[in-house]
Amino acid sequence: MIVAVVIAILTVGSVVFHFVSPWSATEIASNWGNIDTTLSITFLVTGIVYVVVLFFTAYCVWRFRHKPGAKAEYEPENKKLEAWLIGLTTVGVIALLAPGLFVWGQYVTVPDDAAEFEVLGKQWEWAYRFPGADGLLGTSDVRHITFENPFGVNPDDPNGQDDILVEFEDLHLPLDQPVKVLLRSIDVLHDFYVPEFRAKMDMVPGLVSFFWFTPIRTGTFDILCAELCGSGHYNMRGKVIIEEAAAYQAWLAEQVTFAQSLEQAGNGKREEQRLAARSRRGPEDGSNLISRHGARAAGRGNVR
Ligand SMILES: [Cu+2]
Repeated sequence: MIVAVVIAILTVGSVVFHFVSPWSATEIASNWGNIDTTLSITFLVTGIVYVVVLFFTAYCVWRFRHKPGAKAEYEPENKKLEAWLIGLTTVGVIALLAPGLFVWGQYVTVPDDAAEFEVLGKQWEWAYRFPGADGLLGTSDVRHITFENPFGVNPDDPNGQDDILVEFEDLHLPLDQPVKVLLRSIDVLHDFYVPEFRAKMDMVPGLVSFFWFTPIRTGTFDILCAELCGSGHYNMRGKVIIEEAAAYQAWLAEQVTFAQSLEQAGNGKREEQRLAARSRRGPEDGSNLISRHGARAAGRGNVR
């Protein structure tokens, strides 16, 4: 009896805790309210199953407890019960999966007016590339990666010369402008994740993954890597600043193009920027040494 009561109290207590706990999702900053709805549906379906299964367990513990002389009945099959269980489970699984499939379809169906930019993941930093005045990103390949060309932009592609490279800075994006996020990794699996955007996607070496979103409020949000990607994974963080279009354009105008970055690499200015950026990140950055070593290895053409 006492066991049944404890199970029932734990069940009710955990449901109450879910509603009164101080932890909730961060305030959303993108158009993906549908992803929150999907999560709520998942919570609802799994919550109902959780309560029903545990109350049924408590009931069975109480109802079929040991009584002197009582004998258990053996009932290997019950067609009616099995039909009900299969039917309800099917409905539950459809309710769990179908909303996610619809939202996934929206998440990767990019609207025509979306502006493109690229996120480059590498152990253990984020870098970004925007199309230049021509509106086109140049082609890229890991085979082009050198110390001077860490993005691997194809130096022979005229579309890439005016590409805007953002290597030691926070990411800026304009408010209310749909953006298509192209994701590349030059070493291992990473995952671009901004909790307030309700958006994340794996970055897989050798292919370009993508999703889209529209920022709906200004602010500064953390970029996290959501894929365990090596010893510096914990420190693979960045910031994205959502601002009005004019402020965004002013910021973009200050960034270097691919052609300019090659010049700066030649005169040592980029190395200065790199060291300054690293020292800004502070002494707790345990990945510095390894990352710098990685950059040198890339300079020797050892990164594939
Ligand atoms: Cu990572």
